[in-house]
Amino acid sequence: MNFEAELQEKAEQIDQIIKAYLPKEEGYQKTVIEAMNYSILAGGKRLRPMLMQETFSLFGGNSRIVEPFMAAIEMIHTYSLVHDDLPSMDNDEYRRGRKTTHTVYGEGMAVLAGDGLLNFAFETACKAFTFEQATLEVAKAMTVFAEKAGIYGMIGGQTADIEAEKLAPEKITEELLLFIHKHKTAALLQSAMMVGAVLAGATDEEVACMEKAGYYMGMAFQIQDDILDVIGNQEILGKPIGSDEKNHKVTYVSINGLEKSKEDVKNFTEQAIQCLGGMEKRNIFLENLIRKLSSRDK
Ligand code: GRG
Repeated sequence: MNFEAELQEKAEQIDQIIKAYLPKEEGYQKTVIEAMNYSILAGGKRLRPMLMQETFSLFGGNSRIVEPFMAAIEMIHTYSLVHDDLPSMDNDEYRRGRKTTHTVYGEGMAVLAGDGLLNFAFETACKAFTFEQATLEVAKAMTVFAEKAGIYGMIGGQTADIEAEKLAPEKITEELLLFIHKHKTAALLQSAMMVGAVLAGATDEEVACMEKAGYYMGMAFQIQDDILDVIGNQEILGKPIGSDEKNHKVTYVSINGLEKSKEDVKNFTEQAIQCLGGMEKRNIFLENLIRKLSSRDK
C-alpha cells in the first residue's frame, strides 16, 4: 500500500476509535454534548492520535490500551481549537471547513463545549486503567498527558501568545516566539509521542527522545502553519488565510521571512527524524508522516 492510502486508512480507523468514545447526545445536557460532537466530528487530520498510535507501535505496543488516550488527545486538541476560535480569542468563523462552534451554538455553549471536551478527555483517558495490563504505565502516561496540556504546556503557550499580541512588535524576541511555539503547538505533539512510548513500556531515555522529536516536529509544524497563513489556499485549509496579519501577529515568517522559514521547516523536520533514527527499531510510516507534514497544505 502506498503512503497516501495507508494514511487515509489509518485516519479512518482513528475516526472509528474516537467515535466509540464520544458521549451520547441525551439528557438535559444534550446541547453541550451536541456541540462537543459537532466540533470533534468536523474532521481534522487526526494527527495527534496517529502520532500516539505510531509511537506506541514503534516501541512494540500492540494492545488497545492506547485507544482511550488516542480519543482523549483529540478531545484536548479540539477543545483548544473551540476556545481559540472564540470572539474573546481569535474570533474565527470557519474551522475545518465548517462554521466554528460558537457561530453555530452561541458563545456560552461553545465555552462549555470546550470545557466539556477538556474534562471528558480525562474521563476517557482514565478508561485505560480498566485494562488488565500496565497500571503503572497508565499512571505515568496520565501525568505526561495532563502536564503537556496544562499551564506548563499548551495553556502556558496560549497565555504567552495572547499577551504577546499586546506587545509592540520589536518587543517580541525570537526567544519569546520559540517559547510560544514550544508550548502552544509542540506540547501536544510531544504528549502524543511520549504517551505512546510510555504505554508501550519504553525506557525513560527513550521517552526523553520522543519529547525531543515532538519538540522539533512541533516547531516545524507551527512554522508551516505560519507559512500557510500567508501563502495557503483557503479552500484546502478550511479556514481563512491572512488571520495573523489581520490580528497584527508577529510570527516566525514575519520575523524571518518566507524563504528562511521554509528552510527551517525542513531543518526541524530532519532533526525530528534523527531522534527517531537513534531508536532500536524503526517505524517507516511514522518517519514518512513527519516528512509529509513539512510540506502539508492543510
Ligand atoms: C485555547 C488553551 C487554548 C489553546 C489554544 C491549539 C491552540 C492553542 C490554538 C489554535 C491555533 C493554532 C495555530 C495552534 C497551533 C497548533 C495548530 C497548528 C493547530 C492546528 O492543528 P491541526 O493542523 O488541526 O492538526 P486539525 O484541524 O487538522 O486537527
